[in-house]
Amino acid sequence: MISSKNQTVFLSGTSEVMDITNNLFSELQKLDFKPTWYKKRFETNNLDAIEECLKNVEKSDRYILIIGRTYGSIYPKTGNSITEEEFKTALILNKPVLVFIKSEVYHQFKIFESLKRKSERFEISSNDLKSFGFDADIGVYEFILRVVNKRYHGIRKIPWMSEFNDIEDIISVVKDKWISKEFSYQISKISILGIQNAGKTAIIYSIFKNFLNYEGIVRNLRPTKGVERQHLKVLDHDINHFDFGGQRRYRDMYLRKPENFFLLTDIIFYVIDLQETLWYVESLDYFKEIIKKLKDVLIKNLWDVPPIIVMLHKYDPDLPKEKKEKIDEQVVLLKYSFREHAEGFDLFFFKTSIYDVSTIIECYSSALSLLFDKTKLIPCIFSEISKNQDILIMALFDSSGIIIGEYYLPSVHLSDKNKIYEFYLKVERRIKNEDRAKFRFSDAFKNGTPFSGVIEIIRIGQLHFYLLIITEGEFPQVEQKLKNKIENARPKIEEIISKIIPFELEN
Ligand SMILES: Nc1nc2c(ncn2[C@@H]2O[C@H](COP(=O)(O)OP(=O)(O)OP(=O)(O)O)[C@@H](O)[C@H]2O)c(=O)[nH]1
Ligand SMILES: [Mg+2]
Repeated sequence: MISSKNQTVFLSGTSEVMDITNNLFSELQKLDFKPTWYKKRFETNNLDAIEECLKNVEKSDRYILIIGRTYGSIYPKTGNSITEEEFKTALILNKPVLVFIKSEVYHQFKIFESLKRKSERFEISSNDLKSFGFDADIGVYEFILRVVNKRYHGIRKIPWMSEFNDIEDIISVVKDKWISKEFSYQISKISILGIQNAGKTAIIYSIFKNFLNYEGIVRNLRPTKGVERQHLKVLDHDINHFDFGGQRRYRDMYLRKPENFFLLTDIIFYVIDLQETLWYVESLDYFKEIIKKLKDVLIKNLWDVPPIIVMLHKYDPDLPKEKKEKIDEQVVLLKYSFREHAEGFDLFFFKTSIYDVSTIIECYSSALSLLFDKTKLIPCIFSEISKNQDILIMALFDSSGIIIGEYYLPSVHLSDKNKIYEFYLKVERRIKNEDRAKFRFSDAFKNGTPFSGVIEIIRIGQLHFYLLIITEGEFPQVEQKLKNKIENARPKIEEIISKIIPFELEN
């Protein structure tokens, strides 16, 4: 079972907020965290103490920053405050970070920010601020502005921020963000956006491909009216998919009330139809509007910035060569425009088509790996297991057919990889229907090389996973080899999955 037990939390703040920090220290201990903080670093001329302090940020599992009225002592090497250096270190090392800002300072910052936005070149002096009744160091507002417009070392994630009045405010956020959200039951929200006819609903159907007559349904889809919700359980996490109908009247409705629609989204899929070149501009405009509204909503509510997956869709496998080349050229420009509009967001691009389901699964699986960070471990282990051996492919699927981790020998051709995906989807259905624990098969790649593989069910608690291993050769020669591989992989996979799933499997 994963728990907050023994997770070290680095507390950072100037001496002004020492009371709060001390209080927080004992409150965190009550929650089984191991807080640390370094008073020695306030002696600015003691460079060793500061270096040591930064090392301790590195060693900590998590990081909390408390911002009050003072910017704090300066770290001579960079000219930034020591607290800002600590914050930077935590962010660069991708530690879970929470930032708390004293309420009054936060409200003053909002005014500071809007002044700055109105006149970027206009210098605001400390005296100006004092005359407005601002009572924190100007360095504090500037620091918060840097936090919000995060650009340190190319890291664009805005950390989770919250204003606070007292210690209770801080503790309730810590519980919400670090205890209830990460360590227990969690429902994720995926929003699927794009203009009319882009293929959003069809994509959802192909993710939920367990429908009978899937192809027939997808060809005869009607425009989605408003927002429709679809639920899917992956790796025992609940994921709600919000399919935002893309007709203009609905789009206007979402943009008018962005708070009602866009908040609390963990991932955004933005779908654009590559074949309808005439609608590119309309689609980009909609994207631009969404980003604008989203930014306002996020900043106002101090919410996390969700990653955006752009699905360059209807990139069908059987597109005529000429059309495909034209689209490929356009894609370069499209990507550029998307990036330009979505500064500050993490953008990922995938070319997809419902006529090559593997493209959608791959895109969706990558998106999920953003939700469940630890799934990245599986490909590493697979590559380890496959090393120096002639394993061509190793993949682990969840019972809904989503890839949790995969390893491909680099020489495996893309079209062969796709062939195997398609094949896998068919076999998976058979395994389920016939309630089998194992499935063996042999076939040949495009170039004639024979391959053989096994799909085996791994049961962990209530959950089922499918492990696929493919090697060159034919049965029965490869029988023993595959068996060894699976025996080798199984305990490691079980170990990782039990780390990913946030509750005790015995229950
Ligand atoms: N060629 C091709 N057609 C697709 C693809 N995906 C979806 N379509 C078709 O595009 C049409 C529109 O698909 P929908 O999924 O209804 O589009 P939507 O984005 O949900 O549209 P709204 O609900 O109006 O916003 C349907 O006829 C689909 O069959 C694809 O990958 N390739
Ligand atoms: Mg639709």
